[in-house]
Amino acid sequence: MSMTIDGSILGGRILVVDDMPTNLRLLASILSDRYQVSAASNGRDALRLAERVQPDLIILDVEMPGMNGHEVCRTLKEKPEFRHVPIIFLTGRSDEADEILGLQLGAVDYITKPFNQAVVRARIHTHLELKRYSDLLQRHAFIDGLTGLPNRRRLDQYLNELSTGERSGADSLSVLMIDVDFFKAYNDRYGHLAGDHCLREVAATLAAARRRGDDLLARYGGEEFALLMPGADRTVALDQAQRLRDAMLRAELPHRDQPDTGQVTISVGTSSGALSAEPAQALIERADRALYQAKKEGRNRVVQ
Ligand code: GH3
Ligand code: MG
Ligand code: MG
Ligand code: MG
Ligand code: MG
Repeated sequence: MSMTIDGSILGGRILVVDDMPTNLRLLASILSDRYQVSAASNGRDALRLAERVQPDLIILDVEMPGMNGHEVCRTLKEKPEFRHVPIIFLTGRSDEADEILGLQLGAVDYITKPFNQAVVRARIHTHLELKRYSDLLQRHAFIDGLTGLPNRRRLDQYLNELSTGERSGADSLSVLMIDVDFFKAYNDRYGHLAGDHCLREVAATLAAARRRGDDLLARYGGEEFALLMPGADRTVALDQAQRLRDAMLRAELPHRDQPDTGQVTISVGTSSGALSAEPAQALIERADRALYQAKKEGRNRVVQ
């Protein structure tokens, strides 16, 4: 077994799709020593199985009764979660026009039958390594290095997915903007390294205090965080904001220059609305204004 750049053993989940049972058996026999292989014998099953097993790579026949391989490919490429999963066409059609069409649909490779087993294995290996490498880069590009939370770039991408409808879900969205109080004074008193450590603690405390684990908590910048709550109304948003504030109080992180509590506190501004009625960015701005108000009213509080 070979090692990948991030040190893991190379393996992976492969979905093979072919209407001929003999082809499925052959592919399984040459791949299953190294990979977890799932098999589908038609397009519909392929789409269902893809949702379930979340493959790292898909090998796709073209000619199949019902939904053909091109349609399966097109459908998969329309879904954000499969857009970056490499698809290799493995087909009896050897026309150049077919190959071009397959590649235009977003396949990374095109192999014709009858195929050479070693060639198929080698190409799969290469595409899985490339996939792993681009996944790694992708993860680093969207994660804040200090706190490990999604970063501002990820937040913007997520907002974009919500407003283009690419991420399906409810029309409503609540936004919480969260800012650590008197943080400049924290750095001045305890030093910048302690400040960094404090931001990590704040991030972990906020993440653990989410009502719904898949709401997007991001580091918005500096000592500011944002929580995006798709489908949450004003009542839920207010309750969540109060929970965050309370969680910070319970964490009891000392801050001698926080004049009221002597510990680290946050201010939170919330906004709620419908994406069909206003752009997501407008909700961010409203939450920001509410945050400003919370600061003005004395900090360590929530303003809706
Ligand atoms: P307020 O209560 O009004 O929010 O006051 P504040 O002092 O928290 O706000 P201000 O915007 O004046 O200062 C924010 C500070 O956060 C200044 C900056 O040095 C610090 N900061 C931003 N990012 C980091 C970081 O990554 N690490 C550390 N240690 N400090 C940071
Ligand atoms: Mg076929
Ligand atoms: Mg700030
Ligand atoms: Mg400030
Ligand atoms: Mg602050």
